[in-house]
Amino acid sequence: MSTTPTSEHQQLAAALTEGLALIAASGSSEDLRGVMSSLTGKKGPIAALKSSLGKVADIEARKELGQLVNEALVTLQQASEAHSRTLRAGEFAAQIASERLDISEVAMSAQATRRRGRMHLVTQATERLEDVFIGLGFQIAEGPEVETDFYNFEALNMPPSHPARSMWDTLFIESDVEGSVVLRTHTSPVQIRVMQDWPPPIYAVMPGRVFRKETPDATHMPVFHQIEGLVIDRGITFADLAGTIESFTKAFFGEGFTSRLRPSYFPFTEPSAEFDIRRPDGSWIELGGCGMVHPHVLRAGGLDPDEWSGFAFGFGIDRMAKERHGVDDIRDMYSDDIRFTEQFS
Ligand code: FA5
Repeated sequence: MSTTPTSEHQQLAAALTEGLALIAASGSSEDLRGVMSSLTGKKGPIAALKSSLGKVADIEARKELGQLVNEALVTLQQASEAHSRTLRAGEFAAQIASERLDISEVAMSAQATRRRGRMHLVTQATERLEDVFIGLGFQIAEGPEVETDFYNFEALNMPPSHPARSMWDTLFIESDVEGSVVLRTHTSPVQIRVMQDWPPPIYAVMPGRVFRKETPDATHMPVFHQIEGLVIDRGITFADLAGTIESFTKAFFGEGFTSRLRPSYFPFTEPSAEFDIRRPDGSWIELGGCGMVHPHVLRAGGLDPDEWSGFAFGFGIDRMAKERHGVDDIRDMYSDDIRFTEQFS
């Protein structure tokens, strides 16, 4: 039987009202957990009421109050669960919104920051060299990287055992005839192929990769690039060679650069020269070899030296690229480090 409300009843009603208000006011799941643990925890108002049950003398009244306390707990629990569902739904929606990816934005920023590939410095230099020589009236030719001894040496006036062969540390390819197939040590063999294939007059440049058994250092690579030049016509003189090299120097490096030829030796040219360029600061760098095509070489190419004369040159492309871009060490150009390549576009 219910009795008149005691102070415990009032306390319980107040605790329930306040608890429900606190639950409703919780703004987040975390707040709600805090509210519930203080409402239903050991030091909370419900626990205090439970522990005061023992003081209720009337058994029926005690039972009834105990039941009311349990019901209050259930009510708080249910209110908490209901509010928790609402809170979690809101929190989930907020999380989704914060993690939402605007694909159109990503696509736009990807476009803005997309890293563009760049051509290797040597490729850039090769293309520029080709442009400059095409501008001077030359045609482009190419030859194989794996060559026979004939084209790499013999036709270039270096018969077997010629001492000049040791000017190039050669990499040999295994073949039936020992020493007869090599990785070309220079682009000069393409001179012979062009003379054999093209009727004169010939104004040609032949860029390509060459190979030598060399230890890399700041100015040497075992695999590098050369551009060969060959001019065959009637009445060609050394003055034409010097003039062509000077025009090329200015067109490729700029007006501030000049060239000079120093006497040198190559078996396939006579006379031969080393070609240097002078930087605007007055210092000199060696870029390649050149000279008048040797009569034996003209004959190997199927031309009559009494009718035709010409000049040839061979420059190191890697060294030119290094020079043009102020690269200190030729090996940096082959380091595969994108931060290096990105500096040059
Ligand atoms: C020759 O290879 C001759 N065939 C050039 C030539 C052609 C002379 C036509 C006369 C007529 P040489 O070995 O000096 O010559 O090489 C020519 C250029 O290639 C050098 O001046 C240099 O610029 C470059 N070079 C040579 N060795 C290396 C190397 N290991 N790494 C990078 N560049 C090199």
